[in-house]
Order: sequence, then C-alpha cells, then structure tokens
Amino acid sequence: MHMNIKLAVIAAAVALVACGKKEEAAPAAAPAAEAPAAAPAPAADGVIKIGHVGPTSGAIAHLGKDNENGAKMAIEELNAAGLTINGKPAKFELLAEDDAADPKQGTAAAQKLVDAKVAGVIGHLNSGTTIPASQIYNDAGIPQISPSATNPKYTRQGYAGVFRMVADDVHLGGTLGKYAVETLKGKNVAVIDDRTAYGQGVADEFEKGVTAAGGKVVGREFTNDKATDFNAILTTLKAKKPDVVFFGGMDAVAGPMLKQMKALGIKAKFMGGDGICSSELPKLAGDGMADEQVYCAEAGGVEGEQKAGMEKFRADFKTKFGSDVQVYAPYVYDAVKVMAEAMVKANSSEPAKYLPALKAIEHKGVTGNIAFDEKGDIKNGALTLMTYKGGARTTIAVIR
Ligand code: ABU
Repeated sequence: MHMNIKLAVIAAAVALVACGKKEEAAPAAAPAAEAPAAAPAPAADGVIKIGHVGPTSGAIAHLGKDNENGAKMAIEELNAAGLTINGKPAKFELLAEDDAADPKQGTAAAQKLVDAKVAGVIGHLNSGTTIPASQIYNDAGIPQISPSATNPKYTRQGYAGVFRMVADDVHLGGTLGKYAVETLKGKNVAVIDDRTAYGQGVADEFEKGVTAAGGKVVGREFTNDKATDFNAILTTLKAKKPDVVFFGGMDAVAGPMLKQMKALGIKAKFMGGDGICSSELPKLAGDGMADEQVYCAEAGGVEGEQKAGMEKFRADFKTKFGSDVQVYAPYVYDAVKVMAEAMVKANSSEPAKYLPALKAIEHKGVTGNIAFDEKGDIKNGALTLMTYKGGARTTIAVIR
C-alpha cells in the first residue's frame, strides 16, 4: 500500500478508538522491535487480554471499583468500535484483579495476570502495590500504566514499560505545601502520614513545599492505613496550634480523622493529596464535616474546551454505574484507550511491538492531551485544587 494511504488508514482507526464508532480498521503495518523472550505471544483468536488491578475489597474498595468501572467503560467502547489488529477483529477482554491495597496481594495479582498472558496492565491504584508489581510486569515484558500511583519511584526504576497518567508526589506535595503557606496563610503547619509509599512520600514533599514557602512545620505524626482512632496524635498536634493539618494517606482514614479533629475543637484547615480528594470523603467524614475546611488536589485536570469532554464522561459514568466518579476513573478509561491506540498504531498486541507506539503516543483523552516523557511520566501534568461545598467536590483551580 502507498505510504500516505497506509498512514491515513491507521489515523482513521486511531480516531475510531477515541470516538468509539464501528468501522474497518488498519491492515498490517510494518512490525516494530523484537519481543523480549518473556513477553506473551499474541492471542491466536484475536482476543486481547488487558489486566486491571485495584483494591476492590477493603477500606478503599469504593476507589478500586471506581477505577475498575473506568476500565470496563473503555473496554466496552473499544469492542463496539469493531477494530481490526493484525488482520483479525480485535476483541478486548478485561481481566480484573483485586489487590486490596496490599503489596503482597498486589504482587500475587500481578503474577496471575502475567500467567494469564495479558498484553498490558492498567494499575495498580496505590503506589505501595504499583511499585512492587512493576518488577513482575517488567520481568515479563508487559507494559503497565498506573492511573493513580503518584510516588515518583514508580517511573524511576529504569523500567522501559512503565507509564503514569498523573502528576507525581513531588509536584503534588510541593504545590500543596506552597498553597498552604501562600494562599491559606498557614504559618504553622502540622503533618500526619499513614506510612505507606504514597502517604509518607507526599507528606515529605508537602513539608518541603511548606518550608520553601517560608512556613513552619510544628509537628509530624504518623498512623497507618487501617487506623480508626487518631485522638492521641491529634491531641499532641492540637497543643502546637497549627493553622493547617496535612494528611498523607487515603480518604478512608482521612474521613474519620477529620471528624475526630472537629470533635477535639481543632479548627485548622485540613489538607491532603489526591488520596483524600474523592467524592466519598464527605460521607466518610460525616454530614457537613468536609465543607469549607478541606483542601486537596487531584493529580490531573482539564481546562478550557476540554472540560466539556470530562463533564460528559462524568455524566455517562453516573448513568452507567449509578455513582459519581470518585477520583481516577477517567484516568483509567484514558489509559485503556491509550494502550489500545498504541496497539492499533503498531498493528499488534504483542508488548514489544506496541511498546514503541505507546512511548510515542499523542492521545486526546477525557483527561487532556496524553503523551509520556522518557521515564513514562505524563508530560505537562496538571493538578486540580479542590474544596468541598454542600458535600460535593468543588474545583478551585487547575494549575500546572
Ligand atoms: N496517589 C494517591 C493514591 C494512589 C497512591 O498510592 O499513589
């Protein structure tokens, strides 16, 4: 086929991946690099298995299910698009695993997906599961896109096939630290973390941001990701009269912590990263508890004309699943679409063949324009600063 015609056909197929319409897709294209020995063989029957892992049990199951639903939505649209890869109708199959936010269960789930010969993995949700699992996927030559793990280490291990859809904790924690001092006028700041890879990391970055902006960290305490009673550490911090209390951890711990903070009469602003910035937080904290006192940031965001696409996604998601997006379902949805687009572009679901296309991807998704840097981090990552009003997440600003 003439090169221009071939490119046009591939472009049409890619557009179909994005908009979900039914049509014939690309014919065979030039193969890319050799697959590593450990990489799974392409499915003979045209079924392309995509793994998804998140905590669909345990305290943050609402977040894991939200992510999994984002993957389901994307897979259904891809299958409705009637794509062809390597001359076969491409049927995508989602293999969804639960890691319960536990690193050991995370590696077990990763091995299960490798054994099932998935072509790629979207996940995991937590940094504490994503990082150990990434070694297993890397050893098997399977690309992995985390929609939400923000610990910088994930993409700094030298692995060729790891990608992150969101800004990392350096960006997130640093920006929130600056915001606490400069915008919320927090001179004295207290910090708590849950000792997870995410919670401790983002809290450390927050501290650096506070100090760099001229604020003072007057206390640092820690808990764990299953704790429910925070009275001892909150009482210790109350004596230090903080203007702002930052929590590095997830919403299931942040909710009760906020409630107990109020019960102790601590009027400080309550801040956290993306892990607390969910639709569920007001319910976890109790009626009205989160309103006006909580500031947090999603590690991504859209502006201008791209907001309409995100709003449509949120409305479609609510219609389909009967619940609001928690935080990262749109990033999971885009991650699946990005992986599929790379397969269409490479005309192969073999990891070693579509990986170069994934590295070079330029995708217009519901979460914005998606391209990755040399480490696999999202280029030009955004943050969305949020607060809560009337029990709902309310955007303050999108910043880069
Ligand atoms: N980024 C917040 C939740 C996921 C994580 O552990 O990184």
